[in-house]
Amino acid sequence: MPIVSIAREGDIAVVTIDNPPVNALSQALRQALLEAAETLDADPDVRAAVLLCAGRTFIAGADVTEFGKPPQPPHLPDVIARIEAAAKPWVAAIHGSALGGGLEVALGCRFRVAVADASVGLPEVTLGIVPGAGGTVRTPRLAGAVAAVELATTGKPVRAPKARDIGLVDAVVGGDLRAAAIAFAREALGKPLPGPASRRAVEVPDPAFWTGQEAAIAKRARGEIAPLKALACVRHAVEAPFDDAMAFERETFLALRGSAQAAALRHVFFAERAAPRPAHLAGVAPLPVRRAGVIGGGTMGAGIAAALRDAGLPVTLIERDEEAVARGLANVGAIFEGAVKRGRLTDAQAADRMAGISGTADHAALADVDLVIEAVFEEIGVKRAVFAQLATACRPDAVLATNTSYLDPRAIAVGLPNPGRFIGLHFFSPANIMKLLEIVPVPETAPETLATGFALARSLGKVPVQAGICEGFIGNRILKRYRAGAEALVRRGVAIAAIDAAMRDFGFAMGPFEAQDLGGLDIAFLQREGARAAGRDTPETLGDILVRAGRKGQKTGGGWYDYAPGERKPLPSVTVAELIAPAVAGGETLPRAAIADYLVAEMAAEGAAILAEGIARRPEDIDLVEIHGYGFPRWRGGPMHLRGAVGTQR
Ligand code: 3H9
Repeated sequence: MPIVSIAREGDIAVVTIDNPPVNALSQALRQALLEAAETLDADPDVRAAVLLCAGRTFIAGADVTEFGKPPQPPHLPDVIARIEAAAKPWVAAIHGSALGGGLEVALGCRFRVAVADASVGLPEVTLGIVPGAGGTVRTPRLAGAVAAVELATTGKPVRAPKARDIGLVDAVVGGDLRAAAIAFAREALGKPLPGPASRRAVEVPDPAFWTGQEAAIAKRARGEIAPLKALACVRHAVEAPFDDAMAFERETFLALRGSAQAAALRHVFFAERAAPRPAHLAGVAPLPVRRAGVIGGGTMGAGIAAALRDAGLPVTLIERDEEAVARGLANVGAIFEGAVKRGRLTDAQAADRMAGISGTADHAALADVDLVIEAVFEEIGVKRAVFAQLATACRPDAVLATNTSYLDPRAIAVGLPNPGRFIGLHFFSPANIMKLLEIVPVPETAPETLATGFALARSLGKVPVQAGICEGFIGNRILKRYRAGAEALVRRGVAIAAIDAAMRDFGFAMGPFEAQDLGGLDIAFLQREGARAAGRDTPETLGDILVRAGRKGQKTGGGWYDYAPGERKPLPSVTVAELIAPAVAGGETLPRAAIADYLVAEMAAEGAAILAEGIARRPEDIDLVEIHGYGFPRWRGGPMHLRGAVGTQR
């Protein structure tokens, strides 16, 4: 199949793009589209053209794989200008997604029709760039400045009906898209043609709109360059003539295309797409998961149950006794109620979620589940007892998973009659929100069990990363090193508040000490105490000193900081300074950037060790763990990406 083919339906030409997997605008496709526009203009029998895409989607945008190289002609703005200037009107027929350059091509067409579940958007800011082929210039001319700002600065797509309401799409069509678009074109030919998008008038918002948007974006997208630049492009687009605005947008796009943030975000883009289908599992069929069980209805278990319900799976929640069952179900109910309050679910959807979950203390209810996830107390004896029960209660082919975050899964699986179906599935709290899923096979785990873990992650919309067995797997092991690094700085005399501020400046929502105060210092303390009791070498940390003094974080009124009663604002603590004084040598001050450099280098060094030991399979996986589990700023690309980038620069 050629990349662009032309068929005829009477006097309407149907231009079909076929460039799998997502019809991205590669150089070859741009060239072929340009030629198609020339061919159709030269054909006296053609009165209009329908632009259609083969496969799962309309054009998903520029070909991101070309972004690391110099731009090759024909450039997209010129291709779109040619389509817009065509002697016969083009109708874009949209299914799947029309994103970035894909939407820009559609905006160059005289009309746009879309099926109801199609979406359109300008996701360029999520790649650290702005639209580069008229997206910020034509969108306000069709949909107004307010809608254009929303689309271009958030990167969030909108569905076809909304796109029609704001004027970006002319009609939402049902039935066969090709036939509907041809019919639309025929009807349009019978009426006066509207002018192309570039010639439409646009309303100019008053200056307060722009300053308000600037402030909101600076807050929402702290540290990111592209969203503010996208805003500037839309502003230029409504205040300046079309050609000037196009030049301004293109210049901004080209400058950002080569930026560190764009390189980082592209790295994450491809890492995320590779993660759900690892090469070593190619050809391994996952086991079907139609029903699931969850053992334990505490915070983790309830979150996991909610995540499974969000993916449409019926869930059986098991607790020790009826009282605990009721508590567990109430925990799940509270999650869905919260989602309703935040507008994420309707009341009816929340009720449907709850209707699909049954709670019981009777393990016999697990007889027909395909997968069980255990999320009980982190104590090896308790976990082993659970799996002994599961081994008899579940079908022999059911996958049995533990959500342990720091116990050795091999020790949990001891004695299981069929360890091939056993696996670690480490969710992050809140489990229905956090995207990361660490998948931890034991040596006996069968390939199809491992593949089932990845398939489950895909159906839950999670980012799966395979981790080998070590204390803390990938994420918590790096977290430990990060915290140790932060404590090492405190021991050198660097102020606690300076370290937190440095990491916030870097892009984390919170610094390492504030985060511990929020989550509580006692869990990690108890782990260290457990390790000490087991005879493992575990040096005393500054955190241990605080916990021993009763400072477990915000919940005890103080941790690394003091807190006024009922307040969450961290206040530097004289008590803490006194408690840790014997361990602090010197009074070093470091610039914030140097603090962040040091701590990120620590994370990367641990990541390198994790890779060398085979605990992680790819450096990209480590970056995904940090971004999706630990709040590492996405636009920095992750510690391993930064380490590579820094290495090259040096
Ligand atoms: C842009 O357009 C800039 C312009 O304004 C300016 C130009 C001058 N390029 O996500 P999937 C690959 S910026 C290259 O799993 P789905 C992807 O890596 C661009 N490759 O599919 C994967 O490869 P593999 C703005 C791309 O069905 C395969 O396609 N556009 C691109 O779940 C399948 O991807 C975007 O940001 C690309 N643009 O979802 C849209 N996109 O099979 C990005 C995908 O080897 N794309 N691939 O692993 C998406 O959001 C989703 O792919 C989409 C389909 C929703 C379309």
